[in-house]
Amino acid sequence: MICLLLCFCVAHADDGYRLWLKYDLLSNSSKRSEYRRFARFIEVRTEPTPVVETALAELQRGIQGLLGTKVGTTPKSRGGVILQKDGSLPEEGYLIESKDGNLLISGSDDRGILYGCFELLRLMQTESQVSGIKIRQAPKIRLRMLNHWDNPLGTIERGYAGASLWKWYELPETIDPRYRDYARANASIGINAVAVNNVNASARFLTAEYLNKVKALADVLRPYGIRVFLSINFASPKILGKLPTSDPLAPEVRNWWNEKVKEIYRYIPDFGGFLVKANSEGEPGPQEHGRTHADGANMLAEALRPFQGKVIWRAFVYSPDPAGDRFKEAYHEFKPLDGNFDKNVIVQVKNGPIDFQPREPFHPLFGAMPKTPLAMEFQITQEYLGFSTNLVYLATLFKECLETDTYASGKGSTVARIIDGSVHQYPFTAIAGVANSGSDRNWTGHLMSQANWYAFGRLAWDHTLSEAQIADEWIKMTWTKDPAAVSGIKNILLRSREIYVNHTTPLGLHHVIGQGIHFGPEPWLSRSARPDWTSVYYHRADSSGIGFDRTISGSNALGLYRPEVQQQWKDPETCDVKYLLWFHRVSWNKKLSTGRLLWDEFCMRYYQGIEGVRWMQDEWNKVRPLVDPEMHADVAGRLAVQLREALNWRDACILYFQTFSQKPVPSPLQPPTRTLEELKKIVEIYQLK
Ligand code: GCW
Repeated sequence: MICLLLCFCVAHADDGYRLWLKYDLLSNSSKRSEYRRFARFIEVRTEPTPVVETALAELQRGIQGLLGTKVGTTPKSRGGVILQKDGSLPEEGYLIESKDGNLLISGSDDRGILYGCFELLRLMQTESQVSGIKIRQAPKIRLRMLNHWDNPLGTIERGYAGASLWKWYELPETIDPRYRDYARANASIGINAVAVNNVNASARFLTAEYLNKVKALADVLRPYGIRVFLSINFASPKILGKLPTSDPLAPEVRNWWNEKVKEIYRYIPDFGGFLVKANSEGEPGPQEHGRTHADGANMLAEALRPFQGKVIWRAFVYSPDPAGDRFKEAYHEFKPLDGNFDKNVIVQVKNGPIDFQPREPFHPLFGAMPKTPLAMEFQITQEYLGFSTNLVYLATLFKECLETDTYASGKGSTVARIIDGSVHQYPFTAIAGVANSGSDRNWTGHLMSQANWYAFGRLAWDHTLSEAQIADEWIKMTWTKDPAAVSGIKNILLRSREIYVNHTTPLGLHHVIGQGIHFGPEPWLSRSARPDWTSVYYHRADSSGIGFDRTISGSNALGLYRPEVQQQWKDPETCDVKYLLWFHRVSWNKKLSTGRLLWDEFCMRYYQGIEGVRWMQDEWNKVRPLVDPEMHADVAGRLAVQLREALNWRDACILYFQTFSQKPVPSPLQPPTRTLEELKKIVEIYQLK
């Protein structure tokens, strides 16, 4: 008996490895019988290419797990799933429909079939209606990509879930089975491209030794419809080719790249192309040769063109001008180049103008480059969002940005419609997420951060999905189908980002975070290698007030937006308080639209943030009986850590800014019991090597 009980417990203890692809037996027997009606066989009515084989194997695996029955491939007259092609569907699209007692999954191509199979599995996993359905889907964005900031020695820049997934030393001989599970997870949410290495790129990836390793990865990812890209070091001709220069206009440099690209395609015939960080944060680029970003990108584009490869050129640049405003720099460097880029170049822009803050206004380049396809770069890994100890559901952040109107071509020109190409008719479209996966058994460190990987993929496929719907799917596949628990967890997810903003950087405060590691509060940071790496550069607090004046009386970064957008943010009286300190310098005594004085509102938000974390803990406790105990305990532990960290944020920021405001913490709030000096010590410890 004890033994039986033990077996039961062990079988049910979950460690999160299976992500949202658990395929556990459905407990709802009426759903099981509904699905069994079409799960008697799977017939493949098209060429069994590797991608189609993947689709078939996944469907068999899923059906066997969910329904408890093995499904063969011998066709019968009815009661099966039929996989077929339908060239009339848009690229990568699919149609699922019941017909003559069967379920047809038609794909425009192999990948369409694969995505259709995953959609069917999602419907079953979420116990949705399948009989009588007709679902037609196609992705809104062509290239849906993860960017790994993984280094050759196994570390990950801004990675918080262990080491890199890629074991470069063991490749190409040893293929870790995790690569395949990683590929499955991506394919299940429609991700079709992966840049495997850090944008702060080692030239090593372009050596024959490494190309062999990258080829081995590409071979694993290909049957899942995923293409490999490489981040390149712009100075590779000098570093690897021993040329005297890497000047993009020098014939020997162009030749070096042409030959290198040919070599890459010998290893990886469907290689996607290059991702490039140039002249940014010390990385080499065309500018040190007196050339422009367009010169650099076009040289690479020329080399890749014969193979239909793409150049993804990042716009994350900012020069260290103490008198300038970092907010404006990428715009000033890139806007004048609109129209100068080759056809196979895409410019990849971060969602906001500074750097993946918990809240940023959208980047002013969106809507400003009608002749250059712009890709979105979101960060899935939580660099400024509490690493893997803070629960922050990022779909809310992604959606907020995607749904903001740029007014580039009249009302309704949302950021989403810029990047899906519909506003400017871009010939090619792309979206990238900086990956949060690592070698941790559960992939993402915080189990709730799995939702961010999932949500990124789902939004990349269809940006009109709501954050609530995505959360709903993910919870049902990952945690539980119990309606009360689903709604409890969903509430936590949906409120989590605002809670994090409140306990770290409310009211539009930004970049007041620990130097370098980007963790914990450090609003007092006033000296660094560059002024725009300090905190005081951004908050500008003194006894008269706080905030960065980016209106016409200040840096006028606001002037980079269309008049309709400026209109929303230019007046401190009407500017949404969530962006207030992004654009305005506000006196501590200013009465806000909320009815409170700025200082009081500022304090209030931090305390609300703490209450928010406590609320998440309470809600999480309520679902304990309804979810896996091991996974529950893991999240509960991290919520407790988050509370400790949130208290540090609150106390550090309130005590520090109070030295300027000279005002008491408004009642009934209880002022911090620690001193500013104590808080500074805590942050100093974060900085110790
Ligand atoms: O957010 C900053 C990070 C750097 C990163 C850089 C970038 C890869 O702190 O670690 O470098 O952005 O996006 O290039």
